[in-house]
Amino acid sequence: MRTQVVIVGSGPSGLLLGQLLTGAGIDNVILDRVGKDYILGRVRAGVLEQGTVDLMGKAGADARLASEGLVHDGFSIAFDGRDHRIDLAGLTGKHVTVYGQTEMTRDLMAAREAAGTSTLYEVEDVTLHGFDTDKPFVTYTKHGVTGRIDCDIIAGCDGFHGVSRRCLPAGAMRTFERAYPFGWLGVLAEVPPVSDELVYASHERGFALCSMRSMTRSRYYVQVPADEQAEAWSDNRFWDELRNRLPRHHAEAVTTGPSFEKSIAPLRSFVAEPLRFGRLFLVGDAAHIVPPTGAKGLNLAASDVHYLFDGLRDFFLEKSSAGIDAYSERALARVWKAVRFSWWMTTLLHRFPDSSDFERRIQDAELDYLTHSQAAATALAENYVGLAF
Ligand code: FAS
Ligand code: PHB
Repeated sequence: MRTQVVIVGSGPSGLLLGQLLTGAGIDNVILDRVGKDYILGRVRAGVLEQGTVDLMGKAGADARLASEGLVHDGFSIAFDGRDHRIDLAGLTGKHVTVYGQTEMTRDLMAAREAAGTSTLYEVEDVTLHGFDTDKPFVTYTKHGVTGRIDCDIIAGCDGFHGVSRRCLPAGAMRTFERAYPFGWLGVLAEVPPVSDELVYASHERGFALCSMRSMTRSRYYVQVPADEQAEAWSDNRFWDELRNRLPRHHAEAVTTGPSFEKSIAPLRSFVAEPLRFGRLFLVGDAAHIVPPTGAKGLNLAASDVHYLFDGLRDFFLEKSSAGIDAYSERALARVWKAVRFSWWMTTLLHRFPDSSDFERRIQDAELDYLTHSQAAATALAENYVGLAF
């Protein structure tokens, strides 16, 4: 088989890039090691920046997002028993849209199928070859039969645990990492959310987040130790702990119910540099990971796709390599600002088991400054709605 771009990974990065390439008449094939249902069974992000929403429109996959996405003009930070609203619209003139990554992925898969573009699911042993030449190719096995796809470009959209970074020669890449001593235990339940906007709670027992997927489906998180097991948490234990970390007026308003998804996500900050190796380009979680506190992970995948698609369109249609030559530097400039913001918001709102009294006072001072200074709130708001692409 031959195509112009092989995309490894059928998550948001790969699907969004595939749709944009198809729309520009650039042939592409997506490979994934798991099936559609497994991908759609993963519960992840919930907040989209406007740049991500705009790209879904450009990809021709935004009809449901436009009708079901919830526009949010602000969110609250709760501490010391009180709420402090961050007025995103008032401070930046922008908003975010609450729409689950699962639904975004579903929409992109449907758009890809409607376009009749090829996706090979449940393939094994994906291996990248010759990306340091102008004739790269990818091999894989399916049902014991080896396949080969010759191409011009390989996009590594295969997430943190993918194969793309592993195919690189030793010393080709630098990595920067911070692991946090806690994770997020998240649940999904068919219950109305506690508030019509998100509530980020900082409490001496730990961080909690009240989010949603719709006005009838809630997504809640509590900070747990890094080695915690989801099986150790009954629904009742989760609801009690969530309410213990919220101000009374929210705790009393929580509607409990049976969870239908319960999982723990580890928190880490990770960046690989550079993002380009000859004809191989790293995109999204294959290149970087952020703690979900700032709702940046999925949105960074979208901005990577924006930069790479611009470069590939010029490479194939204008015969110019300027865009792909600039991809790594352009993408990393935005990545690092989002990595900083996600680290800052995580450090601000979570309880670190080994934090000193001094560090706790700094957290208190930061929250006091944030909730009494328009300049401080504006800085948070402009990062949360998303910096310009
Ligand atoms: P993905 O990991 O989504 O997709 C990669 C794809 O590559 C997968 O389908 C995988 O099967 C495939 N793949 C991997 N190895 C392969 C191989 N060898 N061969 C073929 N295919 C291969 N972000 C937020 O903004 N907010 C959140 O609340 C949030 N919560 C998260 C919770 C968890 C548990 C995780 C892991 C991430 C979370 N994120 C969150 C970040 C998440 O949303 C990512 O940013 C987003 O999934 C990135 O999309 P992709 O880059 O497409 O990577
Ligand atoms: C979510 O709804 O899953 C969500 C929302 C905001 C975040 C992280 C996760 O910062």
